Amino acid sequence: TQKTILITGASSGIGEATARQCVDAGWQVALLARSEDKIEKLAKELGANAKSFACDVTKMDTLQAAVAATVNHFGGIDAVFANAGTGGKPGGFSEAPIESWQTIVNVNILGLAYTLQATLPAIKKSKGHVVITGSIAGRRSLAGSMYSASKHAANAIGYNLRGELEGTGCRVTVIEPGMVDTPFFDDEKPDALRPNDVARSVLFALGQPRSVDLHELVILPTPQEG
Ligand code: NJP
Repeated sequence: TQKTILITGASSGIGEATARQCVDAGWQVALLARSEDKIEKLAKELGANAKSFACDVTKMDTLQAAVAATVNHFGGIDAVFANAGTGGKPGGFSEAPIESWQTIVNVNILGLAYTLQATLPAIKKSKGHVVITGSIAGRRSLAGSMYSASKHAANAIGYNLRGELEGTGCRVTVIEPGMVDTPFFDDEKPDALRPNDVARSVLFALGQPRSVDLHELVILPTPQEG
């Protein structure tokens, strides 16, 4: 039987690339994001194995409705890719606008936790797999102080969730990329990873046998010569 993955942040970048690769690999995919038009278009392109469910990960009621609709449509959820995230503004703790901190905490920390709470009943039922998009910024201080702090939190959430799920047969993987060339940045990043590079790591984690619990994957662009 076909397995189902729910992907947040599926409207662009890493989430979109992962959705495409999952459909190619035979998964049924629930596409979640706020941009209804984008995920509807993507679902149409991907065919009957993909369906879009618009929601905002910072609003638990919209998230729960999207999860319920996914279970209703596909019959269950075998994996969740908690990937929705947002970047920081320059200025560090001295100068960054505090509104940008609220957005980062709401989306990257609370939105992640909400996504977990909304999907865990279905994931426990299927002895499923939780994949979280962390970052190399969750190991070092990179890309703005509060963003980095939020990705340290993503790692901590991964550790804690692993403990919570111990003995259930569920697995938790945190994917920690370096810079990826996505709409996350306003300009192009020619030396960065491509969204498909990160998507391959997600598929690698999902493709492991049940007996293998891959905790974390760090994926960085190869340094250029000269
Ligand atoms: O960025 P982008 P990426 N509710 O902007 C969604 C991490 N990361 O693919 O709602 C629901 O193309 C948004 O959808 P929409 C990064 O921290 C990146 O690079 O329609 N969804 C879109 O689909 C993040 O966790 C790099 O606007 C919300 C998606 O999130 C993940 O990778 C490096 C939302 C963002 O797609 C994907 O980012 C790294 C909300 N409230 C980690 N807010 C990098 N690019 O260099 C946003 O280490 N979204």
